[in-house]
Amino acid sequence: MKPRLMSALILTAAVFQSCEVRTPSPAEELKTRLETAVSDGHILFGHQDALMYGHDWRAMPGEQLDRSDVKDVCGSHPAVLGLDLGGIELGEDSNLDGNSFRMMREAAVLHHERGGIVTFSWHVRNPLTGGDSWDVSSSAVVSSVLEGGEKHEMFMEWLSRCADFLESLKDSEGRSVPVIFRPWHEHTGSWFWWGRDLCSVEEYLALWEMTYSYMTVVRGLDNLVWAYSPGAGTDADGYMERYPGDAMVDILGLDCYQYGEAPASNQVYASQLNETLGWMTVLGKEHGKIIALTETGFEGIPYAKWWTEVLYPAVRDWPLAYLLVWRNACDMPEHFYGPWKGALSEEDFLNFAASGRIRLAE
Ligand code: BMA
Repeated sequence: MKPRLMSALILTAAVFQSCEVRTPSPAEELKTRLETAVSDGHILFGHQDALMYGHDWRAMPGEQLDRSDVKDVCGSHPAVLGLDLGGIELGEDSNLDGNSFRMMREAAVLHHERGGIVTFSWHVRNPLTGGDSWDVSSSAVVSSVLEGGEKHEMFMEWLSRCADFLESLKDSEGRSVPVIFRPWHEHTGSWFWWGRDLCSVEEYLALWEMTYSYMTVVRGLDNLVWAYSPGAGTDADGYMERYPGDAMVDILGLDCYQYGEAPASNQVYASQLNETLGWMTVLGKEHGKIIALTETGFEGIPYAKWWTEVLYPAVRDWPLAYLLVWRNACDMPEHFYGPWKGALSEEDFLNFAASGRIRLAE
């Protein structure tokens, strides 16, 4: 080959190489969608277990998974579907709230294909005592699962079952479905075995790091957007005390509930939420992270205008990508956090959903 032709070919190849655009991973695509929601001024509305059951119904195997209490009330599904992995670690067929993992997989894929966003929490059982996530009888649990601990090997098996499930989320063309993964949540409180009084800062950080590196490095999962979600009631220093670092977190979340009588507790909740989201907005900017209200609600919503008079004013000034209310348990009539047909606050939810920033599924 003539030297001039050769150099022309090399040059062409180099130009092609430098123009080559790396395809974003499923997780990167999901992050971009969340960032776009924020820049469009939208707050995506989420509901835990929305497609699995509602206040007085439960989806049966083989159904279309096209019902949700939110859709019953206003014609669209929530934009964000929350699901929980509790029980996957033991290889069980159903999670701690009776949802089959097979149906949860279907719901996650369907919701993604319909244009929605999926988030998974994980109420992991206690690997040392055999109890549940709320078993705080021992403060040796976290250290027992870390390298060198007596439950380490068993726990790695638990992580592998969780990874198998997350890896199995594929759309109809075989592409990985991206999801928000929100492990080790509400750790600033002490009601889960990974909570503040149950392990040291170093142990919590090591638990997160072990989970992160197993999922992303060992298993190579590129469909997980990582959410850090302390509970309410801390200041910014308390919030960041056990922050795993920018490299292992994508979303700064918050779990914040209203407790007590209404209307007396309305203001307490609204001011706490508003104030916390204020400094989370600053942290989000400093760390280049998306912020979200990863869990919220008021059990039984005893105040008719809760959505528009309490929740909306507390969130509307902040750049939240989404907010998620907890589940409408079908077997506990008073344990609901979302709207349903016939609920006291049903009408008000319609106004909330129509108010400027809230978005349901398209
Ligand atoms: C709690 C309650 C429980 C449930 C758990 C995990 O807040 O709703 O009934 O088992 O979440 O979903």
